Amino acid sequence: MAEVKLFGCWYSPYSRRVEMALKLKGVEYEYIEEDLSNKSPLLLKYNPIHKKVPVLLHNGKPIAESSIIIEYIDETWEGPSILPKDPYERAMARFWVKFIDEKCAVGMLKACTSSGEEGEKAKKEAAQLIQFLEEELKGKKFFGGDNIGLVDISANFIGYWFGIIQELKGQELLTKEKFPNFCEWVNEYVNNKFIKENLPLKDKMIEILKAFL
Ligand SMILES: N[C@@H](CCC(=O)N[C@@H](CS)C(=O)NCC(=O)O)C(=O)O
Repeated sequence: MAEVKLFGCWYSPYSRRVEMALKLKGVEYEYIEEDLSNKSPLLLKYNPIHKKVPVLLHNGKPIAESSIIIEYIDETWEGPSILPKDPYERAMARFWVKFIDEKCAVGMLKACTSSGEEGEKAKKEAAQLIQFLEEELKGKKFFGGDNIGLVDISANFIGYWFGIIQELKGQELLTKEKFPNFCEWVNEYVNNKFIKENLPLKDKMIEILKAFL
């Protein structure tokens, strides 16, 4: 039987993405929790370049970087497809993941952690980015259509972590009036049984985020 191990961290959205992908496919795996303030020699051995979680170990072979790991999982195991089959749809899914990671998550975090003039500018910029997601979600339940797909899994930070950060900061960047489709997606997302089971508990997240913020 294949040996699958995941080095992760419970509050990491990147780790949670990989856990969601493994569970969607029904892959059995051993989970190893990392203390990111005191990384294990194994994590440093398997991800010497980035020294980050998640790392997937499949029959002794390590793979790092959540997006790459998810594609590997999708290609290696049977079960529901995480990436679309159609090449154009696949390319688009990858495009949105890159946009969410490199632009949205960064911009949204900046909007709620900066203040004054810089904060106002960051909020405007973040709103422009979210507007693109708002358009993309028009007429759709999930980014993947009726079912959770690559983009939904990868958007866990903006779908869950970000809402808690906003609550803690007393901010309301995402309102139903401004972004009805996006807010409806967040609502479907956090209430989806599968997603819910794979998100960290809110109370625990609040504790750790308070320390970070
Ligand atoms: N691009 C990476 C990002 C992974 C990442 O940033 N992991 C964080 C936890 S959320 C980490 O391990 N941080 C430890 C560090 O930066 O030293 C991925 O997609 O897997």
